[in-house]
Amino acid sequence: MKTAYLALGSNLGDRAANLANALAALRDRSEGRVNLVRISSIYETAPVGPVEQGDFYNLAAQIETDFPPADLLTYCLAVEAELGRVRRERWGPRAIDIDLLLFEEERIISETLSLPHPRMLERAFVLIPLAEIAPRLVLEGETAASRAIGFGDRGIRQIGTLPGFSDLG
Ligand code: GSY
Repeated sequence: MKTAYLALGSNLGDRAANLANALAALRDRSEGRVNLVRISSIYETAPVGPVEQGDFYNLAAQIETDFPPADLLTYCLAVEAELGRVRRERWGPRAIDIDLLLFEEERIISETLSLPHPRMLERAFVLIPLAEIAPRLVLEGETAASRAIGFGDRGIRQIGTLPGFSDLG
């Protein structure tokens, strides 16, 4: 099994339930090919991007998987679609968004997949949850913890753990 990191976000409907349903679906529909290893707290975050919309709930997840990277992305998109999100408006509101951030040390640039995720280092709503579960992870020469500190806490509020997913040990 290989280690990968995902970022999940929701700003429509019951945001915590959407995150919990997505994590459960990622694990339960994979027939053992995706295990949840560590899940961050939920963070309420101000929307980033050109569209005026509601605040997000965001979290980060460490998983182990035997899917290759491209198949893992396809699987994540299938789970998104099953949970009701149609990828219509690039920056618009969504019930659930699942982004593949990192897959082992893979560096990939293709039409469909870029690893590491090209915008992850700029995004407090990604880095702060990621630093909670993997503070010593080195991202382009600097730990996730150090990068997260650099953001401060503007626009980001830690609101608690997702029931059922905080203690996977
Ligand atoms: O890229 C993921 C979707 N998204 C988000 C998000 O998850 N959180 C915040 N705070 N802003 C966002 N803008 C977009 S698009």
